[in-house]
Amino acid sequence: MQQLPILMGILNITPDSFYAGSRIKNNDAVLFKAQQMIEEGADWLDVGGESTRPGALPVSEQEELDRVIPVIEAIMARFDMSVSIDTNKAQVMKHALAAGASMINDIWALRQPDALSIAAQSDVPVCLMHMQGEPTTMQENPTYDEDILAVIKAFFEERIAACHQAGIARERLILDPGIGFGKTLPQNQTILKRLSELNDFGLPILIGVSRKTMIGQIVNKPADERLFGTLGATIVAVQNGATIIRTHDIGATADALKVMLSIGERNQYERII
Ligand code: PT1
Repeated sequence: MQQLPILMGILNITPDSFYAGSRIKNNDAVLFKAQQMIEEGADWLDVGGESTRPGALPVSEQEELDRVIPVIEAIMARFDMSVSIDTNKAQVMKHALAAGASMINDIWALRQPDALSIAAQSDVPVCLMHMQGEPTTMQENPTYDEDILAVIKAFFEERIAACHQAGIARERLILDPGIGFGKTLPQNQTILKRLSELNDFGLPILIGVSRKTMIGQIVNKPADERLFGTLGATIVAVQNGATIIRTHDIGATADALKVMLSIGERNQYERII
């Protein structure tokens, strides 16, 4: 039977996060949220200090360090927990790893200065995410000249090769098609529908769809009312091969996936008579 995917809990240290429920005011509140996600079954906590939702503005390196490093240190001191660092900045990766983070989650797929070499100097897993454009402008009428899955696959080929060149072993890589990063609703739907095509790489697939605009466009609800819709997309993603789920809601996601997995795969030869 299919295994429960790895559950990655979102820990945003950002005053401008798109989902108010994950906007955290101080370090005590961060640790409370971390503990809650751990108790609900999180395998990793994904710590981020720069919002990357559509239209979000970049944060300086120092500001990002000031936000995430104390939080990683505090989590390491209190919990026996794996932390991933959600950043595109090489210096933030470096200091986060020194503070105890054991994975790099980069929406820029190591395309920012020095990110490849800092990642190469470590031995942790790296998530390479596909993004068309950049967060400030990526949702201004995104279009693809070719089949979107073909574009994403070509991007992964290029980034896997760049990692290989830099000395990052293929076994360390995780792929993420980047739901909502330069994609319309139909494009996001196509990615989830055809997600199994990414299994050709033989690498783990991470999906982050939690409470995103694509869910809001379908159920017509604000971010704080998108959990049920998110679970629908999450189930499809896991049935189509996602092995790591990045979410604000660990407990709900774990329960939905446990039920899905207990029933097992759809058998296309099953007959009523
Ligand atoms: C993601 C992801 C991420 N998403 C990975 N890291 C965000 N690996 C941050 C919207 O459409 O999917 N994978 N780190 C959050 N970014 C967004 C993007 C938030 C789009 C909201 C939207 O609403």
